[in-house]
Amino acid sequence: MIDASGGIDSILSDLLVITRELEKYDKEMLGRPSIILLNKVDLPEARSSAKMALDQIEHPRKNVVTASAATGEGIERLLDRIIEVMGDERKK
Ligand SMILES: Nc1nc2c(ncn2[C@@H]2O[C@H](COP(=O)(O)OP(=O)(O)OP(=O)(O)O)[C@@H](O)[C@H]2O)c(=O)[nH]1
Ligand SMILES: [Mg+2]
Repeated sequence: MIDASGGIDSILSDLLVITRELEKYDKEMLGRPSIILLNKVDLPEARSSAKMALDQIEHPRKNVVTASAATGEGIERLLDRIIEVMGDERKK
């Protein structure tokens, strides 16, 4: 989960930090399916930064979700994504 309210540069650098931490902890984790959640999109600046990020993040598009923990917007979609990703993993 990334706070989208700090602007596009902050979103991309936070994502890089998370990726590097995972890589250091266990490289195998980077190969697993993941969902990137861009949070706080109830704030207009966060919403527009999150939209920009969608085009710039190298990740399967359907597993990048914009949402707001404050209003609940996007949480249904997030749950749908989690259920699908976990379901795919269990089939393997
Ligand atoms: N507007 C808005 N505020 C949120 C949302 N989610 C969390 N916050 C608020 O953001 C503030 C900081 O929380 P977060 O940034 O989520 O948590 P954090 O990064 O661990 O804490 P900080 O170091 O304070 O940023 C709190 O006041 C939360 O209530 C959201 O979706 N929208
Ligand atoms: Mg914060």
